[in-house]
Amino acid sequence: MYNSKISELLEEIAAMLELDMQSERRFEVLAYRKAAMTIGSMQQDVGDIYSKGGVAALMELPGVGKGIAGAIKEYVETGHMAKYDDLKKRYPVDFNTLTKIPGLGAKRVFKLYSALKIRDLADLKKAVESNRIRSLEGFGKKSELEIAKGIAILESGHGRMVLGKALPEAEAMVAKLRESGLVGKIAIAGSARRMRETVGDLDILIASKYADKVSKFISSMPQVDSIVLSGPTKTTVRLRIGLNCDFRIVNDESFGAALQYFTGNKDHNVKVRQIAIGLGYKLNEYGLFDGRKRSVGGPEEEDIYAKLGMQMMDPEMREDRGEVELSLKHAIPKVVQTGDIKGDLHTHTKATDGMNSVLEMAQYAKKLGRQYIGISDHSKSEYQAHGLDDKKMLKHLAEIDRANGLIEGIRILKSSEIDILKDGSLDLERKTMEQMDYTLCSVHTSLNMPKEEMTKRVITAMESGYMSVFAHPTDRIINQRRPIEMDLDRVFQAAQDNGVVLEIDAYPDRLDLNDENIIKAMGYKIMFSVDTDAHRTDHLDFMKYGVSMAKRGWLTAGRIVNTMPVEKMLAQMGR
Ligand code: DGT
Ligand code: CA
Ligand code: CA
Ligand code: ZN
Repeated sequence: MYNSKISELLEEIAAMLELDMQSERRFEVLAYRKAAMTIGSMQQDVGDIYSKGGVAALMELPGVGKGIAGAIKEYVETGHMAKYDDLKKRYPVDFNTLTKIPGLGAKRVFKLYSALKIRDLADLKKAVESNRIRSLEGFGKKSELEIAKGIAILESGHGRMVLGKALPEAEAMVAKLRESGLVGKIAIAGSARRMRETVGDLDILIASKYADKVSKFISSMPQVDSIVLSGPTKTTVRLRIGLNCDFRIVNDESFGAALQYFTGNKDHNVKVRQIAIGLGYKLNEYGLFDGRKRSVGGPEEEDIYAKLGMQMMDPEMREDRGEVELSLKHAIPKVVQTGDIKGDLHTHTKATDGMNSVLEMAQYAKKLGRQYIGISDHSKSEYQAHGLDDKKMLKHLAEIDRANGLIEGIRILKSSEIDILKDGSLDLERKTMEQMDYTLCSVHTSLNMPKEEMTKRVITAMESGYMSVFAHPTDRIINQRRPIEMDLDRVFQAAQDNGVVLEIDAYPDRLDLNDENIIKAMGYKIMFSVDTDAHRTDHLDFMKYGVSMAKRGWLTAGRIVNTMPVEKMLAQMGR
């Protein structure tokens, strides 16, 4: 899987080109950035695209012209990108990490390098600690404090990778191993199987009689950078994306027991093992054994739970949050499944910062079996995303109506992701919002407001009567941006009082609300929606991340509005 690495290189080239400040290069910068975005969030591997269709196939990707296609080819074939290496000699700075800090773009990062020789996060940290940034022109004390906060967030996520980046790598490796013909059963285990929002490492479980050959095959896969440890039943590798992966090779007869064991989490396992002991059994990664050491379960995970008198639950629920106790009573709630989802309420198009047309989005959604798709492009205050003012929004809504007339089998709904302004008012006129099927509202600016003010801002918006869905409620970005400060209990109460739906945004670095907040919100009479926030057709596939987050919060389909048919869903939202 080359996508993440190549996307990072292209992004960094864009940052370095931008510093050259030659106007004729603006387009090049934009092209590199667009290509980086395309490749970074693509499901298909760019290496496969190249090996199957050559440079011509690469050039069909949005933003990829001849030059970028050549650079990708070069990297896939040689592991180097000359353009990157050349620029890097002139700008020896870790742009990708440093620009993750809020308030630091490529130019400001370069300024820090020219003035203070800051090349990486460690240098930046030292400069902050010795208060050298505050005296720099264009920075000041406030921005030094902001940077300090940004560093702390980056470091708290240290070593854990966003699931949406790690899981496609694991899936690609599983597919390669399957093709190899060397393995029988194979499964992703660990936190990736439990669909935690971030993973510390990947775990892949393999049943095979050819452990030696499997180990060799693993070390030859293109995703693998180096071998950390290699033993007869376990191989640990470092992946190119900067994450470790544990491969465990077991016998067919132990596969189910091993899958149960290595899925975890640890606390869940400890309790399950206690139950086994209580019944006179012994449970480990090789199987479930009775008093005479005879195996009574091992090949299938289901059998392990069944023999222990437990109801099996989805891996997402195995976090020792009460599921073990409920499973003994066979009272595990029937949590939502991906197949329950009938529509998507949060998507963007070319009209603002998306990359596809309304019709293209709808066609793709239809292919996924969705019955409806809400188009929710940004309102005017989101000027970075080319947000629409009232006049343009009305034209866009008419455009959506037209597209709706051109497609059968899926309904396209009119909406907008409307900014909640500082004072809690909404960014569009009421008569514009009244033309929509429903509205989606979210906070995008002044994220650092004190808690009380932010709480009032959101509640004021909810009380306007014009908010159907509160989108990505806490506004956090995993490993990059902290949640906004607000009194969640008061906000959830206001959502209940005003019939506002809370979103679970499925975009992999948002996943907002997260499991803990879903559990908290479930205590109120609130409905939820699970939406992709797609900015491109294939982002509509992100739904599984949102559904898993809902499962982690134990949500049932009945509490999720977009499991309902369109008319019922709209009625539920008071439309
Ligand atoms: P991560 O990698 O930090 O995102 O989280 P996990 O859950 O994938 O943890 P990992 O990779 O250390 O181990 C995978 C699973 O193996 C874990 O969820 C449960 C099981 N496991 C690991 N160590 C132990 C242990 O000492 N006792 C028990 N009962 N299970 C363990
Ligand atoms: Ca793991
Ligand atoms: Ca592990
Ligand atoms: Zn959005």
